[in-house]
Amino acid sequence: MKTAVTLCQVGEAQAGPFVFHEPLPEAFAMAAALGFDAVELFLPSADFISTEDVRELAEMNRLSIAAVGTGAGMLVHGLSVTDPSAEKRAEAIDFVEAMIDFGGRLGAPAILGSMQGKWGVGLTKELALQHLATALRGFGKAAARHQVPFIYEPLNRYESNLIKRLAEAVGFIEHHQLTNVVLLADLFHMNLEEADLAAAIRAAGRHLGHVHYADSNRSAMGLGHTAPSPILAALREISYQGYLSAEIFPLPDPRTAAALTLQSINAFRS
Ligand code: LER
Ligand code: MN
Repeated sequence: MKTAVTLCQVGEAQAGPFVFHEPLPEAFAMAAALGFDAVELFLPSADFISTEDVRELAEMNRLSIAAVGTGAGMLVHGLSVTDPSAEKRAEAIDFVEAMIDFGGRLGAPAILGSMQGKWGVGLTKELALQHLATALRGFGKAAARHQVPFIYEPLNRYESNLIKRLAEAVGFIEHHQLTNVVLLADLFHMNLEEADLAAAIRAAGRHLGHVHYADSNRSAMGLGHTAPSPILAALREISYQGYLSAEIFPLPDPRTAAALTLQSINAFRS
């Protein structure tokens, strides 16, 4: 298991669950100084910075790129892959595919979280899930061209109404025979939706590709009421090789939040 911390460059997400909001050169240096293996990037769009510049920052700081988020597509541009409008769906797909290519050139997978949208006004659940399956099929194929997977993230009930639990997501992937699509276990969302986090992780098994490592209140692990040991034991049991990425509020301050994350993971390792 490898460690990552979120770096956010989206002004609209200042209050979001991201650790470092400094300009990327400073943010990369802070992540490296703390001892993370990688950073997870939350950018306004795929043309915010060149892949060459990111590669240079990564090499200089000996950091990998764990993943790239696409949430700005929803937050900044109002795009979702289940929009009732075919034109808007196509725009959303273009946005995510550009992010897949951006991340892919850096060896990093892209994530579909907020941009999955929700069913409701002007859209049945059945049709929304069909749009989601179509989008994920294409994203899996696009990511495969870069030899990386595509990551799908189930969200809690207050953020989406499509797929809330890991087991539902596994069923969806299998039913639609989606290839090269892995699942993100965001422990914050899971705390709201799963009966037993460790059991859900064990059952998801090989489908799991990424973890957002957050406590129950979306602060750093240790600041809420989640027990990390059974979760880390479950991840070890399924031979999880991916990242534990701190997608958390920068509380009480970014450095402490990041350090607490590492402390929690390293305590289990030793
Ligand atoms: C994105 O990873 C996520 O977890 C969503 O809740 C957006 O904040
Ligand atoms: Mn998340």
